[in-house]
Amino acid sequence: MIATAEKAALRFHPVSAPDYLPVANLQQLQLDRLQATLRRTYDNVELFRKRMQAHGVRLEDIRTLDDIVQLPFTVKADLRETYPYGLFACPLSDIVRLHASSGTTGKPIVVAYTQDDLAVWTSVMARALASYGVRSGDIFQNAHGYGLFTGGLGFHYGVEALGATVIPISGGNTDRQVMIMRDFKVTAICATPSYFLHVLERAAEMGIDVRELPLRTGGFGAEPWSESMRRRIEAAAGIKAYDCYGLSEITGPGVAAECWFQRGPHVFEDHFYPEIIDPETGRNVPEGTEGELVITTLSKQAMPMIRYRTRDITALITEPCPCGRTLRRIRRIGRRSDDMLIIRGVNVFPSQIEAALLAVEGTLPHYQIILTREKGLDQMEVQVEVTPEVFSDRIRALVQLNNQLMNALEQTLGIRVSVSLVEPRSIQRSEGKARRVIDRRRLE
Ligand code: DLL
Repeated sequence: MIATAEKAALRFHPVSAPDYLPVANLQQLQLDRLQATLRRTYDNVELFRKRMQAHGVRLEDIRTLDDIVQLPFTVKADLRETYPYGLFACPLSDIVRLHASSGTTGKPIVVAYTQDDLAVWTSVMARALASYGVRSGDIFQNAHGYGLFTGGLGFHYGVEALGATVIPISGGNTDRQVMIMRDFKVTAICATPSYFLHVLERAAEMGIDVRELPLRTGGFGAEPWSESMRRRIEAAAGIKAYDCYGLSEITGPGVAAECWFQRGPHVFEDHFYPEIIDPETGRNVPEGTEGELVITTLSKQAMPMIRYRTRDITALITEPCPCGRTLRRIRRIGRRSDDMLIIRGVNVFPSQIEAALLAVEGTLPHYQIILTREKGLDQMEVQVEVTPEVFSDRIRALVQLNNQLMNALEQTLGIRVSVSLVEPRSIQRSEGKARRVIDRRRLE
């Protein structure tokens, strides 16, 4: 399967032409589009105009791409405070689609698209799919939720634009996912990595070996997933599993996508201009340094975003990719600046826990982090499922694995946390983004 996957992924597809623009042309295009976006946003969005004025920056000051650092940031709270329509840069009559993201707290954020915005979104999704090796003739199972979430419709239109066949099954109904994957001879798929793992697990329970099906490629994202998670998915499904990055505020999926070489997603820079800043100081960091990803949309009409702080932590990779794309890459996103947990004074990210757990044999890629507070002290319990073989082992073997995991976590996190080995299938499966952290701490 991988040999066919390789051939498909490396064969040039015409939709990918903009991925290979000479850098000088790309930068000229970015500057032209940036200036047009700024003009449009300044003229139509009060919040942006006032903020520019307060910052003492004029549109004429932005003469080169590097001048972008003079512009003020946009943050998620701006979308909440102007809910629902306050950041639109065009009349409502030009808007043809709305999506919303619930977030974890407070009001949802609303995002809007004109006809042109949808065309751009579709084109970047087609480019993402082309780089995953999807082609006309592929049967594509779209297991992302359809609805206000951007995953379902984002992939849907990309697959159609590429001329492949989309099955709009959406998330959930896992037995049917497995049946359709087998009966419709599905060759390509998208889902959140955690949901796809669940599909694989159901397939095994139904006596179906996905490695023997025609499935050969998949685009996964909408939540962090580690390299070890990728390796487990690829081995269990016999496919290539590519990263797909995006966020509703910028467009949805299709902001960046990996190519055959899987060395971090290429940013579709002709539409989304990336920067990395130090989240504390707000200053741009030298290239290659880790920090918070900031994105400016270069062609959005309905709701342009100027220097939007994504909260996603990554680094920009400028080193050329063997695929020949001139688009810069980002390191795969393992964490957000706001998903940091502070346990007994130590900073902990769920992604570190995933990496430590999955490096140990006998664990399954299903885990959950439970936070409680006892006598004012934070406690963290990591529950992880273990394989049926391990689970039916003798107590001694279980104790040994438990200790091994506690030590692995202590080495990674720098604090000792408790580990519970739980039966396969005992942690709740999600149909979309996995909920890794259950916070039972009461505010004291
Ligand atoms: O999750 C868009 C999407 C759909 C991307 C399907 C990929 C596939 P939101 O619901 O607005 O949009 O959530 C965006 O999810 O800021 C990241 O924190 C996280 N995220 C998205 N893709 C990845 C990824 C969609 N590949 C937020 N790796 C983002 C890690 C990701 N985190």
